[in-house]
Amino acid sequence: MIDLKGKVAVVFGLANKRSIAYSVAQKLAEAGATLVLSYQSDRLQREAEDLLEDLGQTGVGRTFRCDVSRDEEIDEVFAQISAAFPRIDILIHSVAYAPADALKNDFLLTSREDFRIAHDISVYSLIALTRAAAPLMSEGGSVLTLTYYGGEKVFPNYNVMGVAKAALESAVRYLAASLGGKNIRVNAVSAGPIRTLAARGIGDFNQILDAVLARAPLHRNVEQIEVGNTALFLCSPLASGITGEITFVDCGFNITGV
Ligand code: NAD
Ligand code: 0WE
Repeated sequence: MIDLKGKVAVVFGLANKRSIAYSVAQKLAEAGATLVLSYQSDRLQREAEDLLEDLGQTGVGRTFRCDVSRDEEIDEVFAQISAAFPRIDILIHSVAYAPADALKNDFLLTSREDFRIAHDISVYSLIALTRAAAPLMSEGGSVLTLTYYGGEKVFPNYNVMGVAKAALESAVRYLAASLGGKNIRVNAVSAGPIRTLAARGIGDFNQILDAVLARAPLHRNVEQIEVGNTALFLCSPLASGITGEITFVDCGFNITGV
């Protein structure tokens, strides 16, 4: 049994119950961790409070606002966290965004601004949040981000997000090297396709799910909770020797050739 009693986990990217971050938070809470949930904007505050309650954390955990594209909000949220908790142990980064047209148009037409936004929100935020979290990880810690196979192979329409995921996975390795001396581990889970808010409106999402059914060794799609279980493992002492690693939770899809 994984025991995270007394550990504090800070989670970015929990928008609703379908979010991958929800399952990660659920598993961390079940293992005894105290949760800090960060929401993107004031509009989402009420929802974040409700999610904290659903996770059984009312009166234990906290919620704070942070738009990860704003340095001052990152400074502010970690000041609030350090005032509320003596230490943190786990950072979950489950955030990605590219402007909708960049996921629709021909990749060749990717604009400078859409490239910048995708990399700012989906990659730089991991570096900025990890830098802000590290001083609070006084007993070592674990940082985990979420990536997708589209960072390695071409998927229709994933476009600039694929380029951003390649950069994110490289950032995981460079951050792991930077923070290893402080006993802070940095890893990623590469999840198979899952119907979340971030998958809504993506044209051929069904086709992508069907390709997994047909080709993946397990002949099914992955569930949020399976990502949560692997995230829990990677954030726990059971994974004390693992850092800089990308772990696939994709029913084996990535190993297949045809
Ligand atoms: P989601 O929409 O539930 O989560 C995305 C989160 O990013 C939301 O909570 C949103 O509020 C947050 N976000 C976006 N811009 C932000 C900003 N400026 N400041 C703060 N937060 C911001 O969708 P999800 O599928 O759970 O995505 C979470 C992560 O998982 C992403 O990194 C995504 O790339 C990755 N992922 C998703 C899938 C999938 O198929 N759903 C597969 C592999 C990896
Ligand atoms: O990382 C993602 C999606 C991230 C995402 C989603 C959106 C939709 C709404 C980033 N930015 C936006 N911007 C929006 O305006 N995934 C891994 C899910 C996903 O997205 C795809 C996929 C898969 C899988 C897009 C095309 C093909 C496959």
